[in-house]
Amino acid sequence: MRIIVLGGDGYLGWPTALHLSECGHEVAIADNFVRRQYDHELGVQSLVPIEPLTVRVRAWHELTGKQLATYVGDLCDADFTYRIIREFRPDAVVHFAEQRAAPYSMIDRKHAVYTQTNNVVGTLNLLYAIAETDPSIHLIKLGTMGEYGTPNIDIEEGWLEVTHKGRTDRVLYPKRPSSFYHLSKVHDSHNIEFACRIWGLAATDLNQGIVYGQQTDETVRDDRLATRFDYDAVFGTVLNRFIVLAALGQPLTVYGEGGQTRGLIDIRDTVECIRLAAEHPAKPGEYRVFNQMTESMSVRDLAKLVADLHPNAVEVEYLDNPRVEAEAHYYKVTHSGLVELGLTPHLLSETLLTSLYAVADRYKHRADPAALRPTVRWRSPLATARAGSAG
Ligand code: NAD
Ligand code: USQ
Repeated sequence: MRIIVLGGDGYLGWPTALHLSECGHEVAIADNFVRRQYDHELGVQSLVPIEPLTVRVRAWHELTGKQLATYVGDLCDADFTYRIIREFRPDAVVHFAEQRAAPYSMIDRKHAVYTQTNNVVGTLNLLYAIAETDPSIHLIKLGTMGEYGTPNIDIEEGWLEVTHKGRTDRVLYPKRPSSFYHLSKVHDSHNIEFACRIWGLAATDLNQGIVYGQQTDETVRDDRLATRFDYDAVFGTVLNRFIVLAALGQPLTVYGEGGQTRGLIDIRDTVECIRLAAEHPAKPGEYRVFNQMTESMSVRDLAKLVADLHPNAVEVEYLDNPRVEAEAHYYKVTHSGLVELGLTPHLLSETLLTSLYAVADRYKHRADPAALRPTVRWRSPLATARAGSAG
């Protein structure tokens, strides 16, 4: 198949592009490198050094003889988005290209507006580009488990059958997310479902849980193929952060009581889920949703696991929660769709954590301890505005 990976220079997009190429697909990458700019803005860097996209692509060609086409541009620029779809003529488009950090979206008004504009407008341009070029192109869009929030009922895969006053309907699952970033994904989901309904587009919305890990079968072949590994308090996700904190001998930062339970997924399963979704497309007019996670755990239990299995003594610290979120709640998720397509999950295990400890140990000299402390607070837009950063 011909597949474009939007956001193919990012943490997940890069290993996905390699995996699809390795599996025999013709792959193109599009990216505007804004993720590398956020690093400059925040004064941080990926723990694992990453090469420029041109070097990465050349290394993959040297090692495998396979080509990856590249397009540099912004999805919010409609001319660019139409051009890549018209020139490359993909069978499927994998869309990772969004601002993805909840804390970044909560810094202040400017960052919230940027996040929602970037994500919602980029996706809307893409929907039009597909609809006007070839509506049979399968859109595979990265959503997030955080769209659902933490409801007091089971979380289904995107849709819910509701009986109300004796009548029954199948409705989009009600959403109650907990950041302006997560909300941008809810807005995307509604736009995508509408485009499938009115134009007959075929889309798969992958509500992915928190990803952990840094290596895939393809990226480990050469250091030049490494993907990024974020550990800072804005872009670092919880398990990746805990692993780096443990390597540095710092306490693991559990926010609040730590009863927040989240869906998780190994990066090797992410790339495999995308392949499965691409090779088993949604039907014309179908808005298909999979919950792309393989297990769930509370933040407190994650910290305990990382500390218990680490070779050194590791402490756990309970911080005042900088976010507004339920810290003790019901959490039960249906996630059978991708398993039915053939996914065999890698579950969190001692071997996996040991290999991640080795990655963190190798590069811990690159970590800035100051970047690990959370500074973005959900409750304080007034305080932030007073500090003069409301732009
Ligand atoms: P990332 O920030 O590392 O990668 C996103 C890439 O998209 C970056 O390279 C960035 O430069 C590019 N991009 C952003 N806006 C763009 C635009 N307007 N035009 C062109 N390129 C643009 O993020 P990631 O961790 O690889 O996540 C990828 C996707 O998966 C995101 O949509 C995210 O919401 C979703 N997701 C991630 C996780 C996770 O734990 N990392 C979990 C669930 C869902
Ligand atoms: N948390 C801690 N300590 C930390 C960091 C986080 O206790 O040091 C807690 C947070 O309060 C939260 C949970 O861990 O309750 C998860 O936080 P996170 O930063 O790992 O994840 P989140 O903000 O939800 O965002 C990440 C990705 C995002 C993706 C989402 C999947 O950045 O792109 O959409 O995971 S999900 O959580 O399923 O929505």
